[in-house]
Amino acid sequence: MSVIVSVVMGSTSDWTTMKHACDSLEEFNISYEKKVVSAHRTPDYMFKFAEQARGRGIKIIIAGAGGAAHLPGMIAAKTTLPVIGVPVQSQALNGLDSLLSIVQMPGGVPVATTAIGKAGAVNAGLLAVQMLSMYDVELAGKLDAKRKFLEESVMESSDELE
Ligand code: RP5
Repeated sequence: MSVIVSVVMGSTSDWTTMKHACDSLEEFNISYEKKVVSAHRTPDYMFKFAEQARGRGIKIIIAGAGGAAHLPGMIAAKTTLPVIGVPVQSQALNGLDSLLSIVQMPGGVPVATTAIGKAGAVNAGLLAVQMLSMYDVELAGKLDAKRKFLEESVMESSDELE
């Protein structure tokens, strides 16, 4: 199966967060790759990665970074593929720095930004699956089943209160 989603992160230290995006993709059998691509430590590689992604068959890029988190925006500047940005929870400012760095893209170059940390990474993977489901009825059915499961879990947990 060819790789269609690329999950990139600024550092190996982002992996504990970004693995949750990969888990979401694996849940739906989406073929993905994962890489460390640093905007400030490997800028030339970052540009090459972004420029070549579409040609390699990638459909969606998920990019996670923390602190001065320019990776998602810089990748978005060099590709017209959809880029989903995940703000990694930083130690100094708890991820607010990451969030604002990623979410406040000037008009013209979008980055779809998720929540800070684990929930954001989970949702980045799910959002990628939902984008792919636009032209894939089978995948859409799997997403419906997942929502049904979530619904039933909540109903059951509510019953446990009584
Ligand atoms: C960013 O700096 C990375 O995305 C990471 O969240 C943060 C800290 O990186 P390390 O110092 O842990 O490599 O580039």
